[in-house]
Amino acid sequence: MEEQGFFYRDTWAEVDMDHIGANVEAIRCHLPEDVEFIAVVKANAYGHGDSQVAEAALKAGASMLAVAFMDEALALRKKGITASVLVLGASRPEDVNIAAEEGIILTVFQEDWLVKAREVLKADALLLLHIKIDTGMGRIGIRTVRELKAAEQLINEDERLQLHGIYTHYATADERDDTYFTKQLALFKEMIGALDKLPPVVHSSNSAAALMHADARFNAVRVGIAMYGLAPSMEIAPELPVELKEAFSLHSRLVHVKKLEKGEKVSYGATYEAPEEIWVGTLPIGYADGWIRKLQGQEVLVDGKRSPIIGRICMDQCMIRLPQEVPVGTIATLIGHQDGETISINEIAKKLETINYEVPCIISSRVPRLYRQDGEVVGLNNSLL
Ligand code: PMH
Repeated sequence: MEEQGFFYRDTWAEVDMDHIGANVEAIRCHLPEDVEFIAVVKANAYGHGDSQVAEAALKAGASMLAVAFMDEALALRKKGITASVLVLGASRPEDVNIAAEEGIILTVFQEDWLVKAREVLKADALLLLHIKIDTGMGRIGIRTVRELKAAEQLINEDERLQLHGIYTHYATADERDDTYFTKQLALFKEMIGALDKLPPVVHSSNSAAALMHADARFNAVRVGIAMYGLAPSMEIAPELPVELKEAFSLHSRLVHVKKLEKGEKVSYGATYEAPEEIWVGTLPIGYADGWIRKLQGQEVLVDGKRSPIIGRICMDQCMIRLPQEVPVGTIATLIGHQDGETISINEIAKKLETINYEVPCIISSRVPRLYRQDGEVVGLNNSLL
């Protein structure tokens, strides 16, 4: 297999770059042509790999990137990404000069922030800003027309500052009931209506809103989860107008295979007892890789067959009950397809009683990410070596 030689423990994630590209294109096809696609690549592109996803998204038609905080934006710059990057979260006003130097767009979420930013910004700097309006998410953002007008004035009277965009974020766009969503949208329209002049980029939609609410697109959308091939919620999954392809998969190889006699035990606490003579395989993945203890009992695919994790999951290893004896080195797929059988991210999210967003995010950086295009390995991100 091609992945040999790139890392020295047989556990790795794969990111299908064709799927990322296809998802961006499918979503773009669903949007009017003049709506910009802002690819949300925060949290290391939801665990997929920031610069790799950024490049694939830009190639497929995204025109801008968004991250949560400035270090993530700087990481993209360090990796050679020159596209526009918007920081969605709060940055410290003391750090505005670094943003200006690197051409990173910051979010204005409070009048006081702007006052402080103006005090420290160098005389010859140029800083692009997007104003964030809090229309009901209750996280960060300007909440009144008075404060919005004050922010607009503070920006307009300062030639070092340029109002490049304005946006809000929805709390319930992924729900079928659109009552709260409609209120947020109406408030956003009312707030931006109070500006003297609309900035060039106006955006409000995450994946769910971009796909389900044509009335909320303005001239840009911020798409995260759908780009990775995942539905924003199980509630709207059946109604999504585009076909999404999961990009993330997770694999390991059996490092030890053995037969246990009836009554023999497995793992910490010796809580699992072989009910009969069974074949047991050990996988080199554990909770320190994000394959947390709650996944005990979850199945993995070996030769296309579902094999459950037995006993407690350890820090770096876990054990599975095999359908029969299989050779050491056999691939076990923890997320993804194998011989016509699939374990989806949604299945893992359900087992963990969480949302699909969380699953690739929690697969820790010690699991190398391998990038595939047309079936070929085109890149590797191993944070350890
Ligand atoms: N815009 C903002 C401000 C966001 O916080 C997010 C996701 C997105 C766009 C993209 O949303 P999507 O992935 O649903 O398309 N933010 C988060 C979050 O803070 N927790 O979960 C998702």
